Amino acid sequence: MKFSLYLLILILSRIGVQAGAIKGKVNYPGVARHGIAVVYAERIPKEPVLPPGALVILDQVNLKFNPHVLPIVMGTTVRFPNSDEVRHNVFSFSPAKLFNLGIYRKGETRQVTFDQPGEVVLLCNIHSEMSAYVLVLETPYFTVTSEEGSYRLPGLPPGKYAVTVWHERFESISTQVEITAERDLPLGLKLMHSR
Ligand SMILES: [Cu+2]
Repeated sequence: MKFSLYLLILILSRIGVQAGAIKGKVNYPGVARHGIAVVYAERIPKEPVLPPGALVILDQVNLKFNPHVLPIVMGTTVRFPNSDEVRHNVFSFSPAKLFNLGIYRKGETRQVTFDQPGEVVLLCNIHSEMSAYVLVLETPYFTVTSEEGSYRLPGLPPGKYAVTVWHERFESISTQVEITAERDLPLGLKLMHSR
């Protein structure tokens, strides 16, 4: 009885926490349209990430990985179905996750659990033009931008955060913000250097 009361108070106090958001635009040097970026916020001090429940799908369709950029929480299992008539392969040489799923045909699915943080570049050894990025994050607070760079990252409990922008063609940049209220904090972010 005492325990369930404690649980109830805990749940109510969680509901009572107001969450804020950051919102704005990621800008690129010299170009208006540059494809999507990932914006993610890590709490300061850093908090341990909870094991994610959701299974995420990165499809192979029309000779492309879909989505091309996939941010996930560390520990997430990603399924790689093949939805094309042709055979595909998925492999990565990235230090955050080395793997090779071999060659497989339409209707087959293979999967990988990403257990280290970092950028994982995916390639197919049959189609050299195929590529994708899995960004393995130690935070549940992330979003992807529109093609023009607009973003809104909601659900941030009050506190300090390091906000980072990742893009496949630019060096990541970071800045600090403090969320104090249940509102949208405007935050423009500018990528500077190609990589
Ligand atoms: Cu392929």
